[in-house]
Amino acid sequence: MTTALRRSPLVPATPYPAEFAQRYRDAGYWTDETFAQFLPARAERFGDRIAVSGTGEGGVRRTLTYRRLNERADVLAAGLLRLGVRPGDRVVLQVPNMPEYVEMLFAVFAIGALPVFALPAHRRAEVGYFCEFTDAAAYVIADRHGGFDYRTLAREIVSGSERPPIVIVVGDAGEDTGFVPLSELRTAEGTPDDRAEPTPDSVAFLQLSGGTTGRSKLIPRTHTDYLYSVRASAEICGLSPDTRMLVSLPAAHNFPMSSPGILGVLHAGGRVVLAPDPTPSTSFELIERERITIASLVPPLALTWMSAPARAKHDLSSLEMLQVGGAKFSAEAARRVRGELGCTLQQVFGMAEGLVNYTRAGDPDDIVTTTQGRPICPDDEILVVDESDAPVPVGTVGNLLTRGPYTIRGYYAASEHNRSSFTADGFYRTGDRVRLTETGHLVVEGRAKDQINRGGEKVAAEEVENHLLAHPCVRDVAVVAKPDAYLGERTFAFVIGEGTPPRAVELRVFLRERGLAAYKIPDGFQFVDEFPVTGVGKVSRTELRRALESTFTVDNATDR
Ligand code: AMP
Ligand code: DBH
Repeated sequence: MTTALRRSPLVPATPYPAEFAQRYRDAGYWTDETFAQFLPARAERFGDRIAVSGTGEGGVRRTLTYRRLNERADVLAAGLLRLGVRPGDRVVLQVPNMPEYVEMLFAVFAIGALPVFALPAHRRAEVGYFCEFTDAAAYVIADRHGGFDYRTLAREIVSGSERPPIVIVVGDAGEDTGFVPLSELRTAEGTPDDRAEPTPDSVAFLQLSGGTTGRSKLIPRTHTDYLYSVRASAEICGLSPDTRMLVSLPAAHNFPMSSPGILGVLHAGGRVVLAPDPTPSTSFELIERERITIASLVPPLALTWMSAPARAKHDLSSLEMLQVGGAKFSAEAARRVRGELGCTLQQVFGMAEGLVNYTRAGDPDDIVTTTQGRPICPDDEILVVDESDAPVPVGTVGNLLTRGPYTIRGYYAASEHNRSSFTADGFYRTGDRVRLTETGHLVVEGRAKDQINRGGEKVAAEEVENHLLAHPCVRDVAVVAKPDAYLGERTFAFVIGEGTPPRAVELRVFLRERGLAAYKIPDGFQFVDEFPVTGVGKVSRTELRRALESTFTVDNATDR
């Protein structure tokens, strides 16, 4: 039988200073609840209500009550223990929007192990790194999804690793792969019950950041800090047992997971409806059939929904609220939501590191359409500062720093990076350029970090640059954002060639073969002899971005 190797202990997270922890506890933000207790407690309370529905294993539509979901997660938990996965071990979850994702999530929580959230779009470069860096005991995939066979990816991960994780497959594990089908975990019998009850202050999981450096940083969130943000978000968004949420974004992303997301809905006793894809046809059909009340989207998808002709063919009258976040939603688009979809808009500006801002139900229309909301908690400390960290006056654009009861104090196992991402007194440098309004709302005006926000999908310039630099015909490269009407931004690479310059198509193939997720592959390339430099001799990304604003350059350069 397959058995997991013994794994290294978790690297301790940067703790919240004792006086802050005490304050957050005294204020009632932090409680003793953990994710191991979360689902059993909801099953007790909401028993026969429907918790989750969606298309599951084998393409079967599955609807699970709270009781059933809890039972199924519990059986899987026993199965994980039997495989040798231990409390404190890391389990990389790369499962698309299907009920088994939720079951597996709570199974991992139930034994006190830690999910590491990968997106379905991630490939060998990302998943290999998550498995190695966290010394993962198990890696959970679906057999196929969206035309991609994840077993091929898992084979690459396993063969490229000295300490490979056990691969668990939702669906068909394939012949002679050594992978474990999920169904095998369900045939639990006589498992010694050595689950460990995690403490509320311990790390519950590792979430992904969009990243600004070569490799995306992992975010250690504790039970108590994350559950606070989930409860508070559910309350701000008015969730109740009558809520029916459509989850169209990848379920493992922080927004659909917790703002208020899947966890917020389950907290409140509502129903989570998992959409296999975010297209208007799939979404509208589900909204009509399941009488959906709330949905969350990134801006490009909101634009697609608003202009989809299919809108007229479906009854969308149950939809009360559309949440839009992950990237800046233009005021123009925001104003169209009610007219086109017949529901209220809520803007959400959040980050997996912590801080989440929402516009509220009672906010006047102009606040809802022109701001990205205000923080969840009165104890979210917000600073808008200049380049020397001195506060700027209200209304002036500056860098956003934040500290609070659900914002991390450090990335996972990244002490050097933490010195630049956090101030000495523990504020997280978000890398966002914002303006605070007189009403206390935040308006996102830009970004200081070297990242491209491609319609909500974050791409770290340095990560893509490092991959391109590995090509023998690339001497130097600079990856920048190019404004785009639909995605907000696209990724553009300026390349200085070495010898015979490669063609754009070759570089794309090269990146794909290195196992980089497709959304990180540049949309356009331009070959240049040199880069513009700043006064101190650094590559001027500002100049490069400016060059892209000229249509002439772009038309010449883009070859898709
Ligand atoms: P991450 O740190 O990868 O979780 O990504 C969070 C980042 O996404 C934020 O720091 C912002 O740069 C961006 N973001 C999220 N929501 C919004 C929004 N509503 N408007 C503008 N930017 C956003
Ligand atoms: O973009 C994000 O990371 C994000 C957006 C909205 C997020 O993490 C969140 C809400 O919680």
